[in-house]
Amino acid sequence: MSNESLANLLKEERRFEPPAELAAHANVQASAYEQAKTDRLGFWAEQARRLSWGTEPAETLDWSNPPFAKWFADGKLNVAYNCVDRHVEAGNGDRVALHFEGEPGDTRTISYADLQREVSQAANALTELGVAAGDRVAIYMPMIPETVVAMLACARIGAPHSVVFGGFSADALATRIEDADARVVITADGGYRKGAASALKPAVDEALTRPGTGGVRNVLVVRRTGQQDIAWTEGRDVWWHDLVDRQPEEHTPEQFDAEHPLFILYTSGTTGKPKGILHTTGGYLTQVAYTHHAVFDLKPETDVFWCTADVGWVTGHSYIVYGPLANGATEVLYEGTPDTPHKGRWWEIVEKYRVTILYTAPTAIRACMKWGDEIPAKFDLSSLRILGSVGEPINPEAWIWYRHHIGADRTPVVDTWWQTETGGIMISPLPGVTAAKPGSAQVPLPGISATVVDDEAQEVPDGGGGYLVLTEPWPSMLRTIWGDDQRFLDTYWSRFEGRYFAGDGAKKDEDGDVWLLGRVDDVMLVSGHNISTTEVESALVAHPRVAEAAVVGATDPQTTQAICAFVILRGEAAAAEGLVEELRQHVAKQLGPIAKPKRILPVAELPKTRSGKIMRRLLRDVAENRELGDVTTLTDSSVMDLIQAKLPGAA
Ligand code: 6R9
Repeated sequence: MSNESLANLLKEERRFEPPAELAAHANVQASAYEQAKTDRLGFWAEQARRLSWGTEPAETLDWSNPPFAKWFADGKLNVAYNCVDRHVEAGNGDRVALHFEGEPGDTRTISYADLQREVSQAANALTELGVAAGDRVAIYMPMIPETVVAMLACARIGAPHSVVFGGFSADALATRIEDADARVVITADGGYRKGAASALKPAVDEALTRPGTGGVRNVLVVRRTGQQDIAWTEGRDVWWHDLVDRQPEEHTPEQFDAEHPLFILYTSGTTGKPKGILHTTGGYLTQVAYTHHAVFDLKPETDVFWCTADVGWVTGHSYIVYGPLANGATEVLYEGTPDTPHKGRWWEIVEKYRVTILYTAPTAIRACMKWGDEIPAKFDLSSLRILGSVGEPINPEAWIWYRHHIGADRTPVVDTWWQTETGGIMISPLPGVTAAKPGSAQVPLPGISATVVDDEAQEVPDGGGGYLVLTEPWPSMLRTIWGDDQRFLDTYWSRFEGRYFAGDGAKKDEDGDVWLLGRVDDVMLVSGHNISTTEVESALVAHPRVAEAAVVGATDPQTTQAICAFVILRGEAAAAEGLVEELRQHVAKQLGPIAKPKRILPVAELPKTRSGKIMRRLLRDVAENRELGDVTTLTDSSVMDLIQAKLPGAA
């Protein structure tokens, strides 16, 4: 990144010290950084002891064949035992594991003892269907307790799961079933979203007509809505309540090697076919348990944790299922959307269950800002003590709003950077240690080594910018791309020798803190200057009339690329001509004239994936008047029609 553009970076001067009370009792103190620096592997070996091992590992890291890592390779353990049974054995069977809240308002309270029975029954059921250790199981479900049970049942019998978002199309599902060569699909008749029952089973039926999905022997179907007339293939389809409910409530967990595959999760990326990210057992569970303990300061006896992600996203895997349950947490599982049946639904849930730790995404925070401050103000949010953010860079404006309107200016906000590939949180403030800076993920966690390098792989000095790289292996790192070691090497390990290339732009500020600048594919080149989409978006959102912004670089004959911004306005939709000009000047003032968008288009919605990431490549297609690329991973593909309809004749 050029220095000119760095000089223009947002100057964020505000600092928020941890509350004294929280700092005094925080799970992890500043000394952890020092300890991990002195003996990184010793530090992780110690964290591995948070788990219950069938065979304790003597070896910590085998890095003899980089970048193919083996962590705790001579240890054996069972993930489901760690997430469920051991808490029951420790006398905590009555502790609530899941407060389930269905979108229509139905609820279930599931204790650790209940979870042990249900996971055991589901494990027995999968075994009856002939699923053996190593067989892959696809899970295509709404956000209901059976989804968590299904994942843990797979883990219990050593069958790697591949969870596919309930919102994905039959096509996307078929590709993933085929790539993983799944034996069984676990699904539901449907789920509730936006106030209505929406079907899931038909997409499975359709996916299974595709060539390549022939390895699927059974479809296990949960009855969630009971409202759909669903097609039934005798001999293949089985109702969950017919099969699972009659199983014995005991199941002896087998110990698996620490490097046994735990799950495959597909990331769509911007080009090419989806990558099946492979995670294994011991290192993954160690890091998600440790980071959940450290970053959220979880006190399992008193906290109520709520991660609003979908389980189909890595955030749901690591911070709804494996991390919190390994730590014996009590958590909320909510099926639906934040605005059903009203825009205060999330805050109602926080009040109802006295949620103490909330973990969500910037896109959701910006939606709440747009809906109005008065909505959360109607609810009692005083139970909250830590707020988390993940998924995108959080712009300082949203960070401050989150802390002020949700956290009553009391709660630390932890901005957590990580990826499907990293498995667990990598860069984040610690709530009891770090003086937080709005908009920055700040520091690698204890035991994690990250830095920022330039094009020549040289580490940049404080104040410099470039590419985020991870310089040492970490326990929950991806082990490969399923079935494609070469692509694993090419994608992550070939850009910078011996270092993991994350694909994100980043800068280090004068204190050495890390600021994420978005995917490097999204960095724009304007008249010889590198400008990050994140910076321009942050500048736009800092204007009172802008609720959300997405910025792309469109090919331009004069300037290589021209900055094109799509904005959602607050207040009356009518965009006065003057406002667009005002916004252009506003950006120029904040970042410098070079960052002034050439075009600003007010729109009603932005194209997003289910995890809330803006799909800039589709907006680039629009800005460059191209036919749209693959839209199968959009939450709502009609959004693109709306945006295109807004375009004035020719772009
Ligand atoms: C967990 C998750 C990974 C990409 C990552 C980066 C972006 C995630 C972020 C963040 C800035 C944060 N990202 N958290 N950028 N600040 N706190 O999101 O996984 O869906 O694989 O996405 O998301 O660009 O490279 P995944």
